[in-house]
Amino acid sequence: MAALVTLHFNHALLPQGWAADVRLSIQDGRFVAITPGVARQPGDHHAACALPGMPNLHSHAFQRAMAGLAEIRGPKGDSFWTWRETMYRFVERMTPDDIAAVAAQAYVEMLESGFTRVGEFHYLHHDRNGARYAEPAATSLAIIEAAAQSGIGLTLLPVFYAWSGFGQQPPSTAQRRFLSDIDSFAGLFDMAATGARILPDALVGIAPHSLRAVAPTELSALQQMAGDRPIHIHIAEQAREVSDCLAWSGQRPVEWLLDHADVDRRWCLVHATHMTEAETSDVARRGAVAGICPITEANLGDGLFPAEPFLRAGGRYGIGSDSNVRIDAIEELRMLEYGQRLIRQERNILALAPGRSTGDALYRMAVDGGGQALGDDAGLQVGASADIVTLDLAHASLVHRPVERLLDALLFGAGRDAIDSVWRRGVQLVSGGRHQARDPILARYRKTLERLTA
Ligand code: NGQ
Ligand code: ZN
Repeated sequence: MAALVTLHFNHALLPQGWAADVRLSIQDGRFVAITPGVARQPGDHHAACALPGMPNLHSHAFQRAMAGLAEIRGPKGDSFWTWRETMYRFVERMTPDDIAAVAAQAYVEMLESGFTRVGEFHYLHHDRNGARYAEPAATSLAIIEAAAQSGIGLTLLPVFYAWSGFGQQPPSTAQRRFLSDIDSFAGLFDMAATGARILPDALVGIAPHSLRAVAPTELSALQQMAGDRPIHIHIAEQAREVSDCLAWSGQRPVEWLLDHADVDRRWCLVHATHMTEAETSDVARRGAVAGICPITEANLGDGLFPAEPFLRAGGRYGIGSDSNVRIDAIEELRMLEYGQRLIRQERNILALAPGRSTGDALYRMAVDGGGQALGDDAGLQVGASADIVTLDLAHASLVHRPVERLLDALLFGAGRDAIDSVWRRGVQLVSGGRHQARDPILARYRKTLERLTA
């Protein structure tokens, strides 16, 4: 059995709120004891203040490499769909080795920003001409390699993709690298799950890409295959997706999904942007997590998630960095609240209750929902992975802030620049804001980009 690691913090954000003089004991990567109100003991690592690591419930790591390359106005007016064409062109050239290099860079940035486990919604399965690789799960293994190098927790979500639009429209040439049938997908899933065993605490789930890309019978088969594992799906991200779904089925995407699948706590509905009031409260009631990706949703012009009605109905959400155009857990939360403020012309919306801190509410809800969606309950609690973020209290935005204002100061006044150290499974990976393998991973990423953008 591995040695006990002990840490002591003046303040730590526990599931029930801030506590003082907290001692955390860690064995085999998980918390075995958490005791508030005790003095520091010899041998304890010590820091001023600890937050739980943040789950990142939705990432397409490879898209990190195209950040900033889709921001020039095109001939017809740009949208999600024109961005997607740019993304498809970019992805044409990527090899498994490129994917590993780009994902490692993205995962280092995630850790430096406070994300400690990532849900990788991985669909780039095949070779450039659409052929299977000799090692059919080659690109999943590239993701696993990147997780191993960076030390981030991985919930690998192999994606099933078969069609280009509702009603089983044939896939386009640009989509040929993504495609499976149910049998070939089952093989791919097994190989990815086996490959992920090299990681200490990887989990696997299943991701039907969207109702556009998966037929109803396939969705049922995937749900069967998933058993108790996480199931993630893109849903109702774009207004056109809603109108296409209505034309196909007479129902809206969320409405259709709730009627035709056993949506429950295993499910993560990624984006869930365009929902009626009834859909919003129905998703909340089912216990599914809404996977909100505020930076990407703003970047792609998706629309705003109905956050307040969803939360008031008891809904759970987590955050994702999705396109990875910018990787910053704190900024995701700020953007979530600011979107609501701008549309509603009000303030402190997601705090929900009078007297509650908005930063505290945003952070804690995202830890809980993100942990649920990734299949491993997060937070500073016994049994959870020992994933910890500490803050630089000398940061100009954090100085002289009482502890109960710290998350507000962090979310609204700072960002990933205020993060000092990040621990994963009781091992410190980030200190002074820098990941221990930042330089070699960045050097490999630079070489990859040189080729990809040549
Ligand atoms: C994706 N991204 O799978 O990378 C998608 C674009 C699609 C977002 N939806 C492709 N943000 O949805 O068809
Ligand atoms: Zn996505």
